[in-house]
Amino acid sequence: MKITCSNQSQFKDHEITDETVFNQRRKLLKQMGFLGAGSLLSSPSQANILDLFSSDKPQNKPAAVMQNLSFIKDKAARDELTPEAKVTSYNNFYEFGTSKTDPAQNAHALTLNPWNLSINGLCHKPFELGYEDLFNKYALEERIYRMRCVEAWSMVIPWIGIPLATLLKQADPKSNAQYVAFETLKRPEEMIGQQSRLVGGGINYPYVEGLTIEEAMHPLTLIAVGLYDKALPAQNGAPVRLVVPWKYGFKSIKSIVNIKLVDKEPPTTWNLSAPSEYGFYANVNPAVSHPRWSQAQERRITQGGLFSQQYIKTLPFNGYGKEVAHLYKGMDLTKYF
Ligand SMILES: Nc1nc2c(c(=O)[nH]1)N[C@H]1C(S)=C(S)[C@@H](COP(=O)(O)O)O[C@H]1N2
Ligand SMILES: [Mo]
Repeated sequence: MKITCSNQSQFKDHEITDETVFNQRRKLLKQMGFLGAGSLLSSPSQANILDLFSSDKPQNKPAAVMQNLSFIKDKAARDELTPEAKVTSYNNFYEFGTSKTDPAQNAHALTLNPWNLSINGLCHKPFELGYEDLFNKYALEERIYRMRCVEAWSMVIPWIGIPLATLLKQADPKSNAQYVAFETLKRPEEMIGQQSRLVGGGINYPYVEGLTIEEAMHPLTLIAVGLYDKALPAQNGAPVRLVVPWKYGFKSIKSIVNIKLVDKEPPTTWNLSAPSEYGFYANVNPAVSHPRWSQAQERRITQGGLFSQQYIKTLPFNGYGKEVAHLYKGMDLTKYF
């Protein structure tokens, strides 16, 4: 079957939550344990998109938590969900090794609870979140996003999370906060890639990333705590990671412990490691080749057998240009790559 490209926008106000979706999502989130019940939803796969539009009986729900739950649906026909088994077994997370199967094998060593995420820097109200806070304190939203790795493979992943803007607004940024710096946990005793440069791919730890304040405040930018209706598996960056769908995957930093408002462009791991190959912006751009390969197309990991994949055209800003291109107006994107 041929998958065709689409330039349609996937982020439209009128697609955000109606009552039915709201109730259905609450049910899913309760089942996945985000609302306190223990049981996990069994393989939601493709069906869960359609389920969201079927009616749902009113249920006895624990109060408060899901009040402003919203749902943004990625509509394009090419954008079938990548099977959960592939999303959770084909990963980049160098703290646990450099081969795609290493993270799923090694990341279980990571202690997720207790966790401490600090939001600080140039703001009036710095604060900290513990493990439970990540799941209970904010309205959780589902976002189905394309994810495009700079290595030219891609997936479609149903995330659960909190808009980063929600956390930043709570911190109340000062007017000189121009950028946001992110930092992954450094805990070599649990992260084998941090024990040796060979295992860890020769990068320096902790892994760090950054966004401009405008990018960080953009409604598409998500702090994810789950995928496929479950808490994040460790290999996907548990318990809390960034998702910036119009940028190459390496911007979507995993297992975050610190989010800091700063006034200068912060250092970023892959830029530090190979500045001629990886820039600060890293917007998905089919017109700008990586020095060692073209970015014009990508290998979409699809439904089907273990090796199912489909070559498709890569879209500017990963197909989210309508929503984000204005952020880069007047910028030479071959220079700011
Ligand atoms: N801390 C940390 N975050 C990371 C990485 C990493 O090695 N360490 N790899 C990045 C890269 S290159 C990609 S493509 C995505 C992969 O996310 P996934 O495994 O959940 O698909 O995570 C990003 N976040
Ligand atoms: Mo990546």
